[in-house]
Amino acid sequence: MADFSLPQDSFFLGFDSSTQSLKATVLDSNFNTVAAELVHFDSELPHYKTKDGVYRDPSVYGRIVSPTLLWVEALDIMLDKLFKKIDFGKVAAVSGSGQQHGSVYWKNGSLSILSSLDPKKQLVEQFAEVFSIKESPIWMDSSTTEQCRKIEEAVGGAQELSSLTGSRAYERFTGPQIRRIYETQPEVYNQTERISLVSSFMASLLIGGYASIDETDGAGMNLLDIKQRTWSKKALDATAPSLEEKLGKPAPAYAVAGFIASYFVERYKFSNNCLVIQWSGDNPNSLAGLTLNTPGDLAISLGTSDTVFGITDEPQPRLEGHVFPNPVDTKGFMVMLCYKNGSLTREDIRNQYAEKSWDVFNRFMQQTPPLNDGKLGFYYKEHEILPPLPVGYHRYILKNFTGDTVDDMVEHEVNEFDAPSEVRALVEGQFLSMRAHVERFGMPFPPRRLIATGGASANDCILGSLASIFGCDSASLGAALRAAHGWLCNAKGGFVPFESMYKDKLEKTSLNSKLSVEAGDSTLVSKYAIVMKKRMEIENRLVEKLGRW
Ligand code: ADP
Ligand code: XUL
Repeated sequence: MADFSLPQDSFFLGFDSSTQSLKATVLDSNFNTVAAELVHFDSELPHYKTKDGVYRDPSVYGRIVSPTLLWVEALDIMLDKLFKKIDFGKVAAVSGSGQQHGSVYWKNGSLSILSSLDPKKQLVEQFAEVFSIKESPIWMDSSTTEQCRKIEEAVGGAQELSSLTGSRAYERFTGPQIRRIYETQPEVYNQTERISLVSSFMASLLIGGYASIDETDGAGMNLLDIKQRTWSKKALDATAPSLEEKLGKPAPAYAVAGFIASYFVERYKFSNNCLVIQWSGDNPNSLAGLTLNTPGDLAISLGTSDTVFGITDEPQPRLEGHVFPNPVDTKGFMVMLCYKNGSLTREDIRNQYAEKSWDVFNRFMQQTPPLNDGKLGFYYKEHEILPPLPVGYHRYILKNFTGDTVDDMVEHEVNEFDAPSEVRALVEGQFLSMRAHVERFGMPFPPRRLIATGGASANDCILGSLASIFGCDSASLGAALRAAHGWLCNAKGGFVPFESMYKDKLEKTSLNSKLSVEAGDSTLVSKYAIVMKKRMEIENRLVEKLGRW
């Protein structure tokens, strides 16, 4: 039998460079966690003056960016923290997750700085002048509607672009962001020698050279042919000139990006042989971390964004949702829906109605009945992706609610609910919307199993409202597992199945910390289905009236 064991007494390091923080998880070769650390951007790097890790530009509708240098300095702080806890010399491989879609623009000549770092200095001191754009557009941005429409038009329509790249054009996707930069600042575009995603950017820092964009995260750009797993000439041409040379070649997620740069060997005592495995997007790495390997499984990530994802062998790209290549399978695909109004909107309602406390928020959840006596809310603190609706809160009370049929129910718009009902309307609204769009997108429903991850999955009341849930691994754990997978593929000289690595370890280790929660009672589930239909009727009307598609 093939030996899929990992080297004893070695560590695998996974990072998660996300919107609000940089996290790290260190696993041993039995996949036990030996260290976990977090650098919170707003509080630990206050000189960047970010709120939730981002800048919201008041002068341009929907423009949301993050200072690129913040991510570099966060890596300095993280490595200093971990250096005190673990022997970096034992790390066999490193990988990471980046928030998807965010992009970094390297000025002409930057490669020479990147490849000759001085170990006596912090990274942040050496990268101050290398970016042609100092503020990276990120996934929360929605300023590129015009570019989206032009790109769709140029490739023959929204469905055509989706069939080719896995998604119609979305404002936060990197292709429309690049086109906007090319249109509004052509001189800056021309001074840019390389464009990285957050994931390939962080990998580039670690190898001291330009790391490839991985095929999965690359599918979040509206540029990659998802079936061929190569850049699509048609999509490149629809976006900006000379783009292919600025992107480099995409690489599979399990490939080696390179050896860790001598900077880290000298400054932090990493081994010369430490491999950097391609970084990927945070959602793809959550898929890996949750060991999602059956088409009937669904995972819900409740982080800054809320996402729902699963896997399939036969993707059907549509006008809603996304298809990406599966990061731990050479042929399969992952399917995903993404909501912008996740944790930050829950925090907003908590702050307005629940004394800024999750305890009060949870008490309100417990005080209010399921179905909320027919009170329905649509809460968009940020311009939403799904459905595409602008900032605004909309509340309705359903009269004649029996739970048996949609027909008798009549909704009345109101300005506000009592505080406990606001909290329940928000949580139920988010999950009802997810369920409706999961069904509409053709994802498995009901799922065989549902696994929750991300910051808010620590909240039992929120999980309770999901009715049937498993918890709770994270994207940085997924990255550490992918580091181990990449190490193994390298040792075996080619791709080996991801499962072969953890099969016999699952029973014994921290990977087995998933928690099963019983499904909700079936009468309630069908009553929710009725409310969901009504909710979708209202949502469709709101989109007709206020949407920009
Ligand atoms: P990301 O990786 O996208 O930065 P995380 O998965 O780390 O996000 O989640 C961060 C979010 O988790 C915070 O914005 C916070 O609102 C939410 N969160 C943390 N603890 C709780 C809790 N007990 N109840 C609800 N939400 C929580
Ligand atoms: C996915 C998306 C978000 C970010 C959050 O399409 O935009 O989930 O990846 O980090």
